[in-house]
Amino acid sequence: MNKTVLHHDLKNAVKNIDSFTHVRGESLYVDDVNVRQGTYHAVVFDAPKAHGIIKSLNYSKAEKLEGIIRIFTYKDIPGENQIGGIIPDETLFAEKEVHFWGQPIALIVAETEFIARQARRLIEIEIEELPVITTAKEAKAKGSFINAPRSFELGDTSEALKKCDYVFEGETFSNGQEHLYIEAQGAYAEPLENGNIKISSSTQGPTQVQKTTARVLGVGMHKIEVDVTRLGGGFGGKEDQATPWAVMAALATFHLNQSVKLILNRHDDLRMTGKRHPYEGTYKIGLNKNLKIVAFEAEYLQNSGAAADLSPAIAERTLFHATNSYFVKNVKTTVYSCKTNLPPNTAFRGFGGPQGKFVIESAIAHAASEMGVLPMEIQEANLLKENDVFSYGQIATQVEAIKAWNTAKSKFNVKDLQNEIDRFNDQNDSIKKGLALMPICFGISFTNTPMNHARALVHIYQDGSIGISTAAVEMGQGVNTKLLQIAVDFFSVDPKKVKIETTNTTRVANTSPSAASSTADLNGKALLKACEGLLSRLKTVASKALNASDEDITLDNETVYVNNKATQLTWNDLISQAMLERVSLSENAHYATPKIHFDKTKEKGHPFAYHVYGTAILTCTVDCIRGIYEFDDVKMVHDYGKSMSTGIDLGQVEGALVQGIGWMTMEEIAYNEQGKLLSNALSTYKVPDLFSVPKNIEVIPLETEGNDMAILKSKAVGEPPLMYGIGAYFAIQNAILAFNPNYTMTFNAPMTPEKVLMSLYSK
Ligand code: LUZ
Ligand code: MOS
Repeated sequence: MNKTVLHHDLKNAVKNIDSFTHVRGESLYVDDVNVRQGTYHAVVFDAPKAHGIIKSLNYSKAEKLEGIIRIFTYKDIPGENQIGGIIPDETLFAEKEVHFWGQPIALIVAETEFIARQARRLIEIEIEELPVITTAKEAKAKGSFINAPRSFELGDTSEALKKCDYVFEGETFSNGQEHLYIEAQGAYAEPLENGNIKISSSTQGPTQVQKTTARVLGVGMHKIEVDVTRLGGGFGGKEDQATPWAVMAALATFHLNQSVKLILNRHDDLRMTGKRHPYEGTYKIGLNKNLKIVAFEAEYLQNSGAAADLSPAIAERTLFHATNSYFVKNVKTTVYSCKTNLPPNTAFRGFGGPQGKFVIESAIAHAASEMGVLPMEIQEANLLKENDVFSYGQIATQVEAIKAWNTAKSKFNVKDLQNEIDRFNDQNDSIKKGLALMPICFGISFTNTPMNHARALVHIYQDGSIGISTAAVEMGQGVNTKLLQIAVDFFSVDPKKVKIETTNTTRVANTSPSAASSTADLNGKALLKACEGLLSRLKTVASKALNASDEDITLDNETVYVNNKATQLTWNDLISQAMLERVSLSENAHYATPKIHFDKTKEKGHPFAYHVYGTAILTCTVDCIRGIYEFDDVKMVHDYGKSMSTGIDLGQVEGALVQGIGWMTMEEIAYNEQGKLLSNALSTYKVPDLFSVPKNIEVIPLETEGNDMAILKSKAVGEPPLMYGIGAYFAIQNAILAFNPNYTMTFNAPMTPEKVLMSLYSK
């Protein structure tokens, strides 16, 4: 039986406003958009090789199929054949050369999707193959990079390493991860008047879709409207990589003046889209006898795939999180974005942070085993304290690392747990248990400072109901519920009066994607500002009507109060009065995170609004005959700040934890040497299900003051808890060590049952 022990106050928690339509199957996704009569359907034709020159391409048989409308290639692009965001290095459609298996070459538009799929099989292509690079190491050896490497430095590691009592070096590998959003990538484009196009897209970044479509079509952004109702999951996979499908649908609409729908099926999605970046790492860690980490050096080879996509930003976040929740005086970290012939890898919950943390946790586990201490002793001795400096120059304030760690240790009785496990292991020969602690520290803000802004547009309608538009994209994380809560609490009106509108580039422009765990903070703060603007005008109306002064007016339960005394004036009366007085009932507000900055020439600054902390304790049981394992307990103390929505935040912690454990233990992306995806279906790519999630999950909210930079002091919760899952790797390692004392720890994730079995019997 799986269970979650509740430490959260869910009595007063606002229920996710989408739950009603979700369970009834009434929630709308792109595929549910009302299609116009005569809408065409499209399928992408993609490269059947990972690298080569296109020698010949013959569409004639496909074009003759009945019901085929037209096949589009790069030759049909009126603007630029370019979709690269950070670096212009990625075409929408391949031209002369293909760079990864699954790279789009053409768009087949037909009367039905079935016909388009049939036509795809009739396309003849000849490719002269070129050498294929699938690993970051190979790419580095051949000098194949996306951009120049980046390094962060603090203190002097080479001097410090000379004086350390212990120095250990090693290698790590963490594999990629498939996003597996339940709703695959897709878009629907429809022609409006005068060459204007409206796109419904399953994207985390509506502005990115709008901007790229305008670029490819060679038109102004004002001609493209992008609308998003909600996503069936994103996890970073739709921050950048929702764009090409929307652009393709719009390109076809541009030429045909007809609506076009393009929704990838699961196989096409798995093959054509990038994933979490695999990372190869090397580390050197220097410690003193007192267990202090004096120096840490690491080099990260990021397998970026065939184009930049978001890789440079992801590489940067790896450096930001290289020392996790520890203070290390001397740090030197370098990351290389290595260009390979895989689909461009992309954002995935944690955004390079998890990959960075896996390396230092590996280094600590390695050091502990050599020094004959427990990893938790080294972890504990190095936790970040108030006013410690990060390698990127930010001074740590409102640090909760030690408090989270100590709370976890005491509330969950780590000593007893460890003793119980030791006893169990003494008494059992073929089953062993393992325990690991995993502290986290995650920086909140887009590391690219200029992206940290948002806007909100609020209309109060004359009947007193309210419509809210922001840049926030609802992708299951519950941001719309949080936004609704903000407005409802602020105006003290019935939640039924408030509607969260779709995310639309015409209503809210020039937005950053819903990403970086920052969506509720940025859009919530903008919404609060808009509400404040409206309230100040409404107070003036009320004070005039009630012969009072503005400062004495408050709203409660749809009634106007003067000096805390209820009046006859209701919310609806107040709005009617404002209308009569021709007072604007609409407000547009802008929020930009204050105080943050970063200087890339020095690699120093203050990039994060704040950090999120926490500690997890994970225990697992390994079946030492079969190599299979189960997670018994995961107990966490998590820093929510002052959670504004305990139910939604708990859901984020549980989901992120399980996603992290999946990445570390069972989700194994596999490409062959020719660059073909082997884990290309749900039968060959295994994600956690009800049977593999921890039997028992407990989360204790850390009691803290919260942070003023967080919305209502409720800290960002989307990504940080994923990194608790890293502890899963080390819990399994410890169980293996209890069975096989000859086992030399390796740091090669995911720790699949096959690898566990080999390790149990390695010499
Ligand atoms: N996306 C992004 C992100 O563009 N910049 C970031 O810093 C980031 N961090 C986490 C997740 N997505
Ligand atoms: Mo992201 S990894 O789209 O927050």
